[in-house]
Amino acid sequence: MLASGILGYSAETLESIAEGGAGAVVTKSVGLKPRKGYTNPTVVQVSCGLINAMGLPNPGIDEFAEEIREARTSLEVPLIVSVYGYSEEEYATVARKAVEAGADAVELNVSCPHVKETGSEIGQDLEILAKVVSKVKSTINRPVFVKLSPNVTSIADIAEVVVKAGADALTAINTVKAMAIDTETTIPILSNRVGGLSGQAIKPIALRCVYDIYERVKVPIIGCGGVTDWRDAVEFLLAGASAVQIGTAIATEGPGVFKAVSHGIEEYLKVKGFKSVKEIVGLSHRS
Ligand code: RRO
Repeated sequence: MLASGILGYSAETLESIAEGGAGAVVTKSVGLKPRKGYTNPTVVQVSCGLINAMGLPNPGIDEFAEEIREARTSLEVPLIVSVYGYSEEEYATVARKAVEAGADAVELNVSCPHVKETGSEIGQDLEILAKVVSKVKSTINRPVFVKLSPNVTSIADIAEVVVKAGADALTAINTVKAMAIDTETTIPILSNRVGGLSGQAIKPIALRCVYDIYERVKVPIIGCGGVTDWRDAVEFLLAGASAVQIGTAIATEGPGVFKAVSHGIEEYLKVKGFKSVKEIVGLSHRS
């Protein structure tokens, strides 16, 4: 799947990613009202990854609904709309509007590491988090995925709360809180100072999170964080993910990364004598 946050702003880019071999696409997070996001610089490249603090730029669900409608008519793969809000009612309203426009599922962003009063501020308050998930669940009749933050003491504890509240699947993980400082100017590079690290640097963290969640809950897990080649994807499957999302690797490997990863998984299954991906989901947990 295409991970949220990269190339997920328009029907056109979502279609090109699907044509390039993604099995499903997730949009950039969208809220009730338009939001400008932070001023530049909003992305910085560091060794093994990117740090971003985009600040949730989005046109608001009413305008974005047009893109969802257009994408839904031409896409041949599931369209998942990433949703954020500042309250349970807002999450539910945005999710409802996304489904009315044609979303096949929603992914609740309760894990953005650097925007106040939403994202991980919601995801770390277990009471509010449970209310958000159950409100959205009772509002729409489509699967509800919840994207979790690694910036917590126990991601498995959070996963348990979210699943009890009705989540159909979990996406693990959002970016890892990080920063970079310019030694010439002596100040932080991102305008927001702090951002979220993605890419290869976070793969071992994401893998551990998926492994921990798989031990605790029974819903499908979507692995996300640093998947760059087929071997990364297979590691996530062995840790317990049923699917993976790819984001930053599109920037480093190009859009062909989706086909390359799926082809690599198929070859691995063949060489190892497995008949289906299902046979290796969580296989690393056997004692
Ligand atoms: O827009 C962002 O700055 C952003 C979001 Br919403 C998110 O969930 N994760 C991230 O790294 N950046």
